[in-house]
Amino acid sequence: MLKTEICDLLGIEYPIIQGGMAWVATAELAAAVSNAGGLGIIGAGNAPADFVISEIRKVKKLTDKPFGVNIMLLSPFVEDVIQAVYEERVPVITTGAGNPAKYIPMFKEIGTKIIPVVPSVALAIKMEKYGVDAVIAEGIESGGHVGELTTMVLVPQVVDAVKIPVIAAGGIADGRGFVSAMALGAKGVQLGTVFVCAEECTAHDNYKNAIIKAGDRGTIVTGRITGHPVRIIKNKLAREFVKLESNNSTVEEFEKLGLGKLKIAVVDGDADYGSIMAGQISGMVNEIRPARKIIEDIIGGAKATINSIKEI
Ligand code: TUI
Repeated sequence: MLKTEICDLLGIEYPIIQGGMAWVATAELAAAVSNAGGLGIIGAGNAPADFVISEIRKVKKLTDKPFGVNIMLLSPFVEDVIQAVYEERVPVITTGAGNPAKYIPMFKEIGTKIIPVVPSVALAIKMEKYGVDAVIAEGIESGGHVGELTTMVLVPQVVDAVKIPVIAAGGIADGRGFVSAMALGAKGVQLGTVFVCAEECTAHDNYKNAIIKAGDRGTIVTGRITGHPVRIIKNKLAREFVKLESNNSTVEEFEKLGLGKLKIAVVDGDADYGSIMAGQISGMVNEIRPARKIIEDIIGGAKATINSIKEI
């Protein structure tokens, strides 16, 4: 009943895709999501190609289901990571933080499904012309690097502008969010923050607990002056960023403060001075569950939501 063309396109049971979060989305999480009927994604982030290859091979051992790799286009290793993902014949790639146009033809040639994140209608139209299989319309509610538009306004405008399927991302964590996305015309959803709090996610417990503790106003967007604004949980680091912003600091000072901070949050568990990237939906993520339970709860909740609408 909740199948869409995204399920056929990707060979998955539910149209639920896990965000490809740098450092957080490791092989363990990706395999758990794929085994539970969604699409698990490895986050390449800023990692070198050999790390990405080893994660891909781990996923291949842990599941025989389709999975993907997210390529962060600002990575210093992007060319090598692209080559590695190509050679490993990864079934699906998603891209973030830029325009992947120049890499599309090589992946199309080998049948890899390509799904870029788009923060605007203009980029969605451009990507459709390049022949991508679907787009992810990601709103400013998301964690990490964000665009300007909310999911609520971006998704229907992208849906109206392209013929390829649109996946909604940003601010979705349960069955109500899933149904809302479908009502806006999306054919699937991508969820990040809620999957950080999956049992199988290897992120440090302090990172997970910061999300669980966060309320509705628990996140802030920092770094607008760098051209790459990032949503993080409010902590001591976030306050330092705000201070720099109000002092009219330079982009260099800003980037220096941000350097390496995601890793110390995810791997070392520094919840004060680490960059805890998470979405506004953190306020609704209140427990650690296995990936399979997260997906079951979304599907169960979606069915209940649809039935409650019918009753009206
Ligand atoms: O990429 C993400 N989320 C991310 S990437 C990341 S690592 C990072 N750390 C510090 C600074 C910047 C990145 C953490 N979280 N989500 C997908 C996403 N893509 N959001 C926004 C965009 C985007 C923005 C501009 C996609 C394309 C784009 O195109 C610009 C152009 O060239 O047309």
